Amino acid sequence: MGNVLTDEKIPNNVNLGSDKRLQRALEAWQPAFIDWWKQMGPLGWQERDIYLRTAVSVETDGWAHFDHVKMPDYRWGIFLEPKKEGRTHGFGDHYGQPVWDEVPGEFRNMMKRLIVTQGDTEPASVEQQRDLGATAPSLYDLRNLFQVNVEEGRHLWAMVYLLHTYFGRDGREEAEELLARRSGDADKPRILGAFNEPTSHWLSFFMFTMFTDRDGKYQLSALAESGFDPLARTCRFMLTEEAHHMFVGESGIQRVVKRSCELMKESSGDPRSLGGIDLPTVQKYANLWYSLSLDLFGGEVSSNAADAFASGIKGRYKEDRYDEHKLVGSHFAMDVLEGGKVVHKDVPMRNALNEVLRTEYIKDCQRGVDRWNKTIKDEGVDFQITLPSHKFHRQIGMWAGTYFTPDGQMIDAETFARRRGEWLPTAEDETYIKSLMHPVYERAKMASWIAPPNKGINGLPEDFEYVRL
Ligand code: BYC
Ligand code: FE
Ligand code: FE
Repeated sequence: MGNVLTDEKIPNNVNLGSDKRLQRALEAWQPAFIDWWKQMGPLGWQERDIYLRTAVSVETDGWAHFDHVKMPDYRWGIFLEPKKEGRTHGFGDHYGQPVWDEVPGEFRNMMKRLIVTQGDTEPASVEQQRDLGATAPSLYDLRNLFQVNVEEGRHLWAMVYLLHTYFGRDGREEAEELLARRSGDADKPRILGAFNEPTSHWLSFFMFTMFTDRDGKYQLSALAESGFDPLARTCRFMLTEEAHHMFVGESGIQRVVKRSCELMKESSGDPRSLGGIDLPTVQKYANLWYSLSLDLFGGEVSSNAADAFASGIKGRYKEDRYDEHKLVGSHFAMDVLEGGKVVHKDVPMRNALNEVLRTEYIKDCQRGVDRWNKTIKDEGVDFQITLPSHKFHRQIGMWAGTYFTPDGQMIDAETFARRRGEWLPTAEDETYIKSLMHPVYERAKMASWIAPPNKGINGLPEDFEYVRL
C-alpha cells in the first residue's frame, strides 16, 4: 500500500485503482457529494481562494500541506492509517484474536448502524455552519471555519468508503441517504439531536467545536479501537484532523472571554455597552452546547453499548490504558434514577460503557474550561465558567424528562421553566449575540467581541490573506 497520493479522481491510500467496481461506485457517488456541497456547504464562498490544509498522504508531514484552493476543488479523499500486521482484538469477547478485515455477518447491522450514525454527523455539521461565512469576526476565523467544513466533508468520505466497500448495495443506499437527510429538517432530520440544532452565530459555532466536535474525538477514539480493522484505521486518521476543530472552539471561546474581560475593565463592568459578550451569557451558551453534547453519548445504561463492546466493534477511550479488556463481572459506580430519586450504585460495566466514555469526555471538557478560567484570572476578573451537572438539561437517556439545576439539584418542571432563562440562552440573548455578528474582512482586523489569536495559521502573520476576497 502506497502512502503517496496519485492523480486519481479520488485521492486515496487504499489502492482504489485495483478495485474497479468499488472505484466506479465511489466515482458515481462523487458528483452527488459535490452537488450536496454546492447546495449545502458554505454559502457565498465557493469561488474564493481559501488558505487550506489538505492531506496529501497519511505520513506526519503529508497531511500538513497548505495552499490557497477553491473549496469545491479541495482534494477530498480516502485515507486510512497504514495497516499494522498482526493486530489483534483489544477488548471484548474476541480479545486477543486477529482483527477482522471484513465484517462478520452477525455483526453487520450493528456495524452499519454505527458507521451510518458517525457518517451522518459530518455533513450535518457542514449544514449547520452553512451561513456563518457571512459574519466571521476575521479572515483568520473565516478560514478556520472553512478548514473545519472541508474536513467534515472528508470525514463523510471516510464513512462512505466503508459503506461502499464492506456493505454492498445496502451500503450504497445508506451513502445516498447521508446526502439526503438535512440538519433541522422536519421530515428528513439528521440522526442525532445536537446535529439538528441551529448554530446560527459564531458564539454557538465556537461552543459547537469545543463541545460537540469533542464528542467526535471520544466517539472516534472508541471506534479507533475497533476489531473491524478498516474502521479502526480510518478513525485513527480522522482523529488527527479533529484536534484542529477542538482548537478552533477552545481558543475561540478563550478569545471571547479575554475580550469580555478587557471590555469589562474599560466599561466599568458592562462589556455589552462596548459591543462585547458578557461572561454570564458565555456561561449560558456553554450550558447549552455542553448539555446537548452530553446527549450524544446515548443512554447511561445501554445494551447497545454492551453489545458493541462484547462483539469487538466499539471499545473505550484509549483501551490500552486499562488492565482488563473483557469486562465480565465488573461494575461501574454511577448515579441512576430509581423511583424518581438519584441513587449512586453499581451497574454492570458493559452496560455502563456510554457513561464511562461520557465520564472521560467530561474530564476533557473540564481541562478546557480550566484554561478559559485561567485567562479570566490573568485578566484580573473575578468570574469562573463552570460545567453544569451532567444531569442538567438532558434530552436523551436516564435524565431526560427530569429537571436539574446546573449544580445538580433536582427540581420540578415548573421551577425549571421559570428559571430556564438564568441558565440557558433566551430569545433576547440570541438577538443580542446576532446583533454583534458583522463580517470583519479587512486583513488583521477583529470584530469588537473577540480578541485576536495568539498566532496565525501555519506560522503566518496575523495580516496574512487567509481568504482572498
Ligand atoms: N439523539 O442504547 P442507546 C462527530 C438513540 S460526533 C438521537 O441509549 P447507543 C462530529 C440510539 O441511536 C460523534 N437519538 O445508545 C462532531 C438508539 O436508537 P435505536 C458521532 C439517540 O445505541 C462535530 C436509542 O436512542 N459519532 O463525529 O449506545 C462535527 C437507544 O440508544 C441519541 C457517533 O455517535 C441522540 N443523542 O447510541 C462533526 C458514533 N443517542 O437503535 C462530527 C456512532 C442515542 O433504538 N454512534 N440515540 O433506534 C454510536 O456509537 C451510538 O449510536 C451512540 C449511542 C453514541 C449515538
Ligand atoms: Fe468529523
Ligand atoms: Fe470535527
